[in-house]
Amino acid sequence: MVPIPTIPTETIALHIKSAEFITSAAAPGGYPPPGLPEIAFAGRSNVGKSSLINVLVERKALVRTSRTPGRTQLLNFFNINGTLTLVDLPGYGYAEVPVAVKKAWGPMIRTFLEKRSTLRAVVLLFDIRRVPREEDLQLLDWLEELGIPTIPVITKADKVSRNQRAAQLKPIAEATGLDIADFTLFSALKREGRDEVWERIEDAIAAGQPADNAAETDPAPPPDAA
Ligand SMILES: Nc1nc2c(ncn2[C@@H]2O[C@H](COP(=O)(O)OP(=O)(O)O)[C@@H](O)[C@H]2O)c(=O)[nH]1
Ligand SMILES: [Mg+2]
Repeated sequence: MVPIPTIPTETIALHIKSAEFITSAAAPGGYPPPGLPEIAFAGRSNVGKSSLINVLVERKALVRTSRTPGRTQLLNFFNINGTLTLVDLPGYGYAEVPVAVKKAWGPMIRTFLEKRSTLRAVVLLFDIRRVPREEDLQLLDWLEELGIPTIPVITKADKVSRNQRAAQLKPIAEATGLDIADFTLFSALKREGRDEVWERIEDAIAAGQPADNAAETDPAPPPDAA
């Protein structure tokens, strides 16, 4: 008998069978019940977040790309293959957003990062032509403080020539304190970097998974005799 071929675990996410919108929420009461491992996407308005997610899940418009940035002020949850949740976080930094909306952004994101137990990593996007600003650095600080694995991605790589790339990356690396090598270069237009982003997402999920036998081999220490 011919054996049924099996898909190696590490490439399952590359085979997108289904991608479905679950819900939008502003606060924990509206999040879907925790269950599946979750990866969130964050970045300045217009950085290319929706485009990145659409390329990852091979859908033209699962997530709406926008000509009026700054309007999405909710967290949007998507179920991928029934095995993974992607969360599109509200963008920031768009000048024409009302002050009240701007003020709500910080607590909304911070609360999600603090409370969401199933969150495995945040993909943080930077436009190759822009120097990171206050909100980008604030977000990086929170991720470090909370110990949330961060996957830095440079978007719109097609907007500069290959030999301009290093020069464009230098100020971004300097402002964030990250190494140039930490960034994955991505282009939604060319689909460049798609597989690398998926690999990093899968690594983060694998790293966050407790070992199957963790409870047996690593029992909780007895309480201190005090
Ligand atoms: N050339 C180029 N344009 C892009 C790329 N990614 C996004 N864009 C464009 O940038 C604009 C904002 O993209 P969108 O995904 O809506 O950004 P978001 O606000 O971060 O979700 C749109 O006009 C996109 O077509 C890319 O990789 N290359
Ligand atoms: Mg968007």
